[in-house]
Amino acid sequence: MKGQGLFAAALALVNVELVQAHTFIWGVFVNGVDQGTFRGMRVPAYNGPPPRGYANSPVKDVNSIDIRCNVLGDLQNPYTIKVQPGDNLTLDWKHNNRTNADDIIDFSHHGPILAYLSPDPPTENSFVKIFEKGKYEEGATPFAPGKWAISSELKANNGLMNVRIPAGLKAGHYLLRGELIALHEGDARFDQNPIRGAQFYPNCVQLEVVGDGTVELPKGVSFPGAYKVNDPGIHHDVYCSTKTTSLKVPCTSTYQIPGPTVWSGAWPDTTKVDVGPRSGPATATPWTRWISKSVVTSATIVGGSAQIIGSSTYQASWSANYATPTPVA
Ligand SMILES: [Cu+2]
Repeated sequence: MKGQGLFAAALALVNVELVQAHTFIWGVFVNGVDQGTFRGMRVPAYNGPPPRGYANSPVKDVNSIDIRCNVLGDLQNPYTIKVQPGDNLTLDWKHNNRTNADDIIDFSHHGPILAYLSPDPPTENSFVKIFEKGKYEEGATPFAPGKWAISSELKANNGLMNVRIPAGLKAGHYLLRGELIALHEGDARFDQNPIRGAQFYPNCVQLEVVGDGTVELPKGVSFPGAYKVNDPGIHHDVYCSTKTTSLKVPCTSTYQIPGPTVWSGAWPDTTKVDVGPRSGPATATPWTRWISKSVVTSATIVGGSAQIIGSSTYQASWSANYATPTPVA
């Protein structure tokens, strides 16, 4: 759903989204230098046979382990990105391919963008919010959604999201959890209407902070645990405005980003960084395994179509100890 105005609002009432590939982080630039496609990413599962694509999104159940780092978020990437306190990271959110022509995410996906940092592996209450941006302009016409970080900023900025490593952060292994929360169906609650509800796009990046910093992360929140289905920032009608009347409830135009407040040790502002060329593949090659609702389907790809050979169940299994990633041969 891409329009604006009354027509868009009417559609929003019945908009049931098909499960399609969605945006996720394809790569990270450190101080503008690309670290390579998929390097360091906990890449989400594919959500169907080719050409359905990456990003087994959206995650909609805030009580699911998938809310932590998306489906397959427990599986390590062979690479870890080395950073120093103060480094500027640019997360490269992409949809179908890692090029400037990519559409990033459908315009209908209004909502906030967020970033959390946790030691790797996460423990109880270890995710600390270091960045957030939500709604920054009220809708000017009836039922207009206003301006939001995802649809008016991240999308306009070609999917580039800047996050800065906190000053003096102690050396060690961390997970950076980038997240988009799309609220175009957020007027419904997932527990009451599971085909609608807010859509979460969490995605984690493996970092190793180096240097002689001494600052430790404070107590944070857990995923799952940090969000509740009825949080005002999750159960929220984006088509409701103080300048209009909405038939839908709850109707409030002020938007409160879910989760804890941003840690005082985080940088007060992110710095926009010019990024250099991307390195690594811009597209995904055909795949033979995908996961939908915890069912793993395996197939062979013959002449561009998938022939199913079996299925199993996926259950995330997060290790309590840091395991050094297995290098690729
Ligand atoms: Cu969506």
